[in-house]
Amino acid sequence: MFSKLNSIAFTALFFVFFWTGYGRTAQVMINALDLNPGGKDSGKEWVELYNAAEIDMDLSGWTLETTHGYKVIYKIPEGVIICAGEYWVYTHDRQWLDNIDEMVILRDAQGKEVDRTPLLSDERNDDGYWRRKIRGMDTNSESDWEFKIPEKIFEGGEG
Ligand SMILES: [Ca+2]
Ligand SMILES: [Ca+2]
Ligand SMILES: [Ca+2]
Repeated sequence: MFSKLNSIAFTALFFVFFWTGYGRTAQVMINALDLNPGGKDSGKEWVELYNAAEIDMDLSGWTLETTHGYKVIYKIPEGVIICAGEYWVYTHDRQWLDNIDEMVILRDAQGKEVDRTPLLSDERNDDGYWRRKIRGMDTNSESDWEFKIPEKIFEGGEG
């Protein structure tokens, strides 16, 4: 009887450690990105990260990796900290996000994958961009994402 209870306790402990460990790596995520900003894309395409953890996270040596066409791996410099509940936006100095079927992967300093976007396309040559529908909501599903159309389109009407 005692050993059975013991093994239940160990199983429970294992799950507590597993879930807190898992949660910790999953709590910085790609939150939004514009594959196709208005006009020429070079130097204007951006990716926004969000830290959903309750602790500040050190992003030194983490990477953002594009996967379509001309691929870029950007290494986040030493000393970049993303505070709990805060955002960090990176705009590359040249073209790096393709407008069609792009996917961006975020890895930690050990190269372990932390997050990836779905395959995304942005054929609107304007401020419209992809973002998570609910901040911090990451179910590893395409349904987490929506395309945000800029407000001015609604005001002025289409065309
Ligand atoms: Ca563009
Ligand atoms: Ca756009
Ligand atoms: Ca682009």
